[in-house]
Amino acid sequence: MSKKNMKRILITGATGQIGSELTIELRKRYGGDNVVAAGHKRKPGGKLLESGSFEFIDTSDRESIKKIVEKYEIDTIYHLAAVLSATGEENPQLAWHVNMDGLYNMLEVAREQGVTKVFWPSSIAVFGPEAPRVNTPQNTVLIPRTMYGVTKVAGELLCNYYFAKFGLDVRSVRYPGIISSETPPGGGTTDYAVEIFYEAINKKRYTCFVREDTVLPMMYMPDCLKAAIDLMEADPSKIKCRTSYNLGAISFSAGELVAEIRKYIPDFKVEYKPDFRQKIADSWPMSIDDSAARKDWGWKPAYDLASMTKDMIEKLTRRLASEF
Ligand code: AKB
Repeated sequence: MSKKNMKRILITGATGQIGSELTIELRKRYGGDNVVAAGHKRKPGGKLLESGSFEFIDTSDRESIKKIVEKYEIDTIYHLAAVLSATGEENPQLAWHVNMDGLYNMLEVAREQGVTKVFWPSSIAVFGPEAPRVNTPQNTVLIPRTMYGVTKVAGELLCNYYFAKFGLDVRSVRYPGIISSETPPGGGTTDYAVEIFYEAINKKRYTCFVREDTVLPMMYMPDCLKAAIDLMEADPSKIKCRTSYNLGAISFSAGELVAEIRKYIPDFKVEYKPDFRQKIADSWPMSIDDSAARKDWGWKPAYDLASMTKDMIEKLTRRLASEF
């Protein structure tokens, strides 16, 4: 590959749920030396540290981003560092600071340094109770009730602005809840759908913080990684939406997930004790119309509830057993 066509990738939030697996996947494709993982506080261990470079970046400090972009001649950024919905409701000021200042700084550095492409994840949290909750359309009213959602709507508009004004090739998807077996999520409303697997395997017992009939859109990690990579690899002429694409995969209630897990762990016991996160869940879509992503760049998820649950139970059982 000529140097001109070589990808030099920076991933912020690389120690988080999506970042930790996306880093490894991108290193497999583009080589460990070409994918720089960046985190804020926590130094990673294991594969993430061994397979390529790691740097600390404070996304609220533009100079610290610029230094790393210059040092590694970065041309592609996956900016994943963010505060999620539940933590954001506990500390809205922090959510605004990390999510908005971080994105603005990232876009500014990308513009100034001639970075060619930026990926930034938005979320189903952009929608509020005024939007249709079933098969939520790509273009509909966006009046979120959470600070996280507010930052995602504002972030989408900022990305769209940087594309229109400066020609920066920013691409984005509205992720649903992400389910994965490697790094647990932190501070989200959809986190119950990951915690439940850990507790089912470890304790056969779980207290769920949303009601049994709460339906939310979710996605298994392999599909989440595929979406980011497919979107970033798509020909620019195919990207018609520069705010953010709706992305659907699986929709199920907490009760339906429990029933699926019980196929593998029949004596799994669940209690439902909804807390403040119920209100957030009730303001979000139950399912998503992602026909624009399917049509424009060929999005198609591979996992349904049954295949995701089977794979999660197998992988997590193996991983948790190896930790003892
Ligand atoms: C959260 O629950 O806050 C996130 C999201 C849906 O964006 N997982």
